[in-house]
Amino acid sequence: MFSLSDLPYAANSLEPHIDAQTMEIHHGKHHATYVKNLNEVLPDKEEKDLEDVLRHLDKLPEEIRTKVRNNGGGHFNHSLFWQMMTPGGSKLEGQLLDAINSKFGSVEGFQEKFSAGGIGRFGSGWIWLTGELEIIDTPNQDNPILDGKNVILGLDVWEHAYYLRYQNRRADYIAAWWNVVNWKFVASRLD
Ligand code: MN3
Repeated sequence: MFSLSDLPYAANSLEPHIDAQTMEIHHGKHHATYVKNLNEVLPDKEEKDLEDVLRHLDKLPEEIRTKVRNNGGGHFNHSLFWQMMTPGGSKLEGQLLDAINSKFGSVEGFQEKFSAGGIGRFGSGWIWLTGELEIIDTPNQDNPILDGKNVILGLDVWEHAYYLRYQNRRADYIAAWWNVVNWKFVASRLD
């Protein structure tokens, strides 16, 4: 069975950047629904199987493939997303800082490109930074791991992630989100 882990911090602790009500609904309703749907369609799998299942969707019977892609992707992405944030953010430093500076010229240069990718993602989806420092946007609950890549950072740009506080202002949500990025966790995914 797949299960919904608790948030690694209090739902109100990302305020004012991400509000408590959004966090509660996003985690307790949206993420929980992906888990529930995933258990209905893949009752015999466990948490540790999820990444492998998503990397090899073609091995699944065709009639459940889309449901696993959407709900398994939703569970996988959100489980990562909660850990990619932390109250007050954490410092970008060391090897990842050097790599970002070398690839994008500066942290600001990287943030501009990543933010623009998130703003430009039409409809619901995500913006990602891969282990190769590529910026990739995906629709729905897709993740670059479906194409054999590894992700180190991701941002949910579905309206449910920001609408209560930011309404239609996705750019403002993204700008605020940088304040809570858990760079320590992101850097740990480089290894
Ligand atoms: Mn979401």
